[in-house]
Amino acid sequence: MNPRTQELGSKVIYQIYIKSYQDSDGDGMGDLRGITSRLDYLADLGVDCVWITPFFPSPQNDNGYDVSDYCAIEPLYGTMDDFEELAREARARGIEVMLDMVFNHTSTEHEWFKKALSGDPKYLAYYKFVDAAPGATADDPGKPPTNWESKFGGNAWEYVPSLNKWYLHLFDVTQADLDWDNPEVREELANVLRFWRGKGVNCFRFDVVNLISKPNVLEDDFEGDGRRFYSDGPHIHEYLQELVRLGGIDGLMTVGEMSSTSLQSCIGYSNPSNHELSMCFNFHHLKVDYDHGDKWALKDPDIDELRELFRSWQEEMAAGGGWNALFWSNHDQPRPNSRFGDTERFWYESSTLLPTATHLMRGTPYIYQGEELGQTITDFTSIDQYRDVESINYYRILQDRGCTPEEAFHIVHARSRDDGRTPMAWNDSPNAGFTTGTPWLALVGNYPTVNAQAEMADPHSVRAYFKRLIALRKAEPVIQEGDVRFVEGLEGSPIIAFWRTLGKTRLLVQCNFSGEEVGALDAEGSELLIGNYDEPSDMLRPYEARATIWR
Ligand code: TEU
Repeated sequence: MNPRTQELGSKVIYQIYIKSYQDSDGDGMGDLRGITSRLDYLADLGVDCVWITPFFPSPQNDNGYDVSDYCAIEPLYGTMDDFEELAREARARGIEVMLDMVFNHTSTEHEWFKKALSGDPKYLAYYKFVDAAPGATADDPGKPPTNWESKFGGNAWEYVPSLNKWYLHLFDVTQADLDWDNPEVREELANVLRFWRGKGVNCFRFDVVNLISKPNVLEDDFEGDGRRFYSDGPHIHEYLQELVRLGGIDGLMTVGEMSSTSLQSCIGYSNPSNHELSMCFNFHHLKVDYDHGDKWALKDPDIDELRELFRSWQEEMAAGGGWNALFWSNHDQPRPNSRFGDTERFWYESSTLLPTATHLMRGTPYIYQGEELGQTITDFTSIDQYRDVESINYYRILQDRGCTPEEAFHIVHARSRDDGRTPMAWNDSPNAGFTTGTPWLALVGNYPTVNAQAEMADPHSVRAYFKRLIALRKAEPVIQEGDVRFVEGLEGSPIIAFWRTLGKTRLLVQCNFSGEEVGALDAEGSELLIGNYDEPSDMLRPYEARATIWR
């Protein structure tokens, strides 16, 4: 028995998007004290750890992923005392707090960047500044250093007239990429980890951490948007190992968000012998409904592709000694039940099918706030209701590309990051108990029925089902540490199925990713462990998920 596997395999992590969880002071935004007031709810659900999205000082152009001070608290979200109280109260309930470290870039409001802008050479060397051609002007800066695209649209370089230089921003123009080739930068960031370790923090998530090592030579990308040059970059393992060592976090529970990564790289990041991270998020399975890989082009999910991605990431990460973070949902993704299921006709089934698949896989499952209630995507009808910088940019870019405003809206409505950011629905009172003020982002109209209070009173609710899944992971060693093997020969069918085995115990998980009935796999001699239909059947019914066990 591998103690690390058993440890990571028995945990369930819950993600809180702080701005949308619980407001305690009526300003329409969630905050730290709001989270503290909901710890009993989280303890009742049974989660081990809460990952809280960034609550550090920030101009909030990207809702806190634009950090202007890594070692303080954004006043909108509270104070350091509030944080310490939250961490203490969480621990008293057996829950660890996971902090979100955004180390690829800082806000342009960060002291370091402001000093760079004033021409201080020490701080210019903290970022990816490149000289512009002589004679460049604000009106006519010439060609940027490369043709790379920002993830939020437009070129990834911004010209600074006072310096006659460009700086790199892979995300928003107010998120400047740090230069990790500079040892002083690496030392500063390790210091940030030491600061939070000093406050007793034991768990960390690292935002887009596989983008930190940029190539030595900056060149145009004529095949794509530039990501192939800087994703899993040349010194990535070396820099991660150093950060982990200097920051004193080896062996703690950590997760890296890996953008456009490879399986081989993720084995490297998460195999304990490398002393990097505990586990990785990758997003390949969340692109199976991107037409030709384009997030802004819609198609139905390709279940064959989804099955093959799950198979390879499950089986091959296991073979390489890596560890997966298991998830469908986060603050950057549309709600998965609306996306992979049919919430009009089969809301309960769709909302429970998806977690049955991931929670019974090998890895550590993550629940994104409201997913445990079956919250759905927005019912927004106008672009004015959106707040996300990416959504607003792409509404315009799609029209520049020839879409009508209606077509652009249709796509943004399906793909917006705000689809998953609407406030948590606590009860059926005005604004679902999220705030007494005006919510920063409108709620979804179904909250009078889809809310925590109603679901806690109903033993057959989506939330009750999630609670059972969490309890099963704690109770069944085969889920924590069993081998994983996908059922072969299912191409063309809507079924995704896999085996978990540990000693004599065998678990078969079968999931029907369609609204049609299909024949179930033979599970003769097994007993039902969990499923989202009550009556037995030889068929898998619409969006049915079923796990059966032989002991
Ligand atoms: O996300 C990184 C990321 O890859 C996504 O934002 C993706 O690029 C986006 O959905 C475009 O389709 C992380 C955070 O989770 C996100 O909220 C931040 O905006 C981003 O990093 C920058 O810090």
